[in-house]
Amino acid sequence: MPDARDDIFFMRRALRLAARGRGRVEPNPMVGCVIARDGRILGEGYHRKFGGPHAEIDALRRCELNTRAATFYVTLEPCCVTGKTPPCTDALIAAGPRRVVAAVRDPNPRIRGRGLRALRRAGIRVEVGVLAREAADLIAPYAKLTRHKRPWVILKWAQSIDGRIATRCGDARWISDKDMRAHAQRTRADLDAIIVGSGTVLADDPALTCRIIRPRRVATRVVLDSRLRTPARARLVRTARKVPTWVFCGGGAPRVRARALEQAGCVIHRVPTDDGNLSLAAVLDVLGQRDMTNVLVEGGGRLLGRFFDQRLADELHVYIAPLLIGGRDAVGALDGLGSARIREALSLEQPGPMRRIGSGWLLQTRLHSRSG
Ligand code: AOF
Ligand code: ZN
Repeated sequence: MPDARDDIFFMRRALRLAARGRGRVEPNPMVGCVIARDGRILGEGYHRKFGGPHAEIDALRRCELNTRAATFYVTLEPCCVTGKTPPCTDALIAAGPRRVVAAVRDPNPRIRGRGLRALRRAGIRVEVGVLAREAADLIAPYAKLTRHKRPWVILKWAQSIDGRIATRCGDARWISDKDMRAHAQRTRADLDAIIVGSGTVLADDPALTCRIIRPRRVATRVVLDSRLRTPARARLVRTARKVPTWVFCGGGAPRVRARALEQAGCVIHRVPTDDGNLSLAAVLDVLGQRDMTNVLVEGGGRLLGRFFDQRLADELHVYIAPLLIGGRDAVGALDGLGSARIREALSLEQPGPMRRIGSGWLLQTRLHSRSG
């Protein structure tokens, strides 16, 4: 008789393996697999890189013993289609397991339950739903891209305890300390795009790259610049041939400016504007069409505020420094229209934990519950 505690134990192990694919497999899902029999692990694996063998195949290859009558724990329903690799369901059926336990169904419309049905038709016992919440959390960006063709949007900023991201004079160097800034730079290594407003380019001239570790993926730098104010001498533009740099502008932005940026190696995207502001939905649609799965909005406050006001964000990374800046005119983190009433404020059902980093704290949290 399978023990429910064993199921949870092995699935938890499979989830931990799956997470090792972060930054390496997107736009595919991170997936892990554990093969067990009589309470013992026979083999384990995960989806290691985009286009490479899926988790089940990786686990089977690392399995020295025969897998007959074993149980396969997979964090995602096995695929039943030929993509870059043959269907995992065929390999599973050939391995002759007694049971396959999946955490969640694959939201990919080509699969969505068909993989599980194929296994059942072959006489294998199939169960779904073990640690489903954890697995859904892990693949939430993949699921969003698959369902809505838009990337998972993370808002990031560094603030004082009183919620300011710059002083009344616009000074922000540095609110967060070296450790917090290093942590923020490392997160860039797993992302597909880093988005900033043109005001931030003009004020800070940022590089937006990850210089601490070799990034697993090189994030495209995205500037939202409706009128193309970004100067050719900006660091982003000068390095555009080395690191992909996209500038989004409105239909009416000057063509000479667009040409100058293109000549420097930037890619220009024209999107609709609303009251002079770029349509953020249109920007996300373009990024989603390019299969970008995780994007980070780094500021400034105006841009963060627009993402917040339009409820287009999925997650927050807030670095909180032990500082009090004060001042009515100091810039707030979400410098848009904001909520008129407290009951209209965005209230987090399950806020994530606060962690100590350097001299301050990091709050990483999702903004909505898992249903989406
Ligand atoms: C699995 N196990 O480890 C993963 C699955 O051919 P690909 O690699 O592009 O993948 C095709 C689809 O397989 C992908 O869109 C997703 O639905 C599923 N991913 N399936 O059985 C895995 N990564
Ligand atoms: Zn597969």
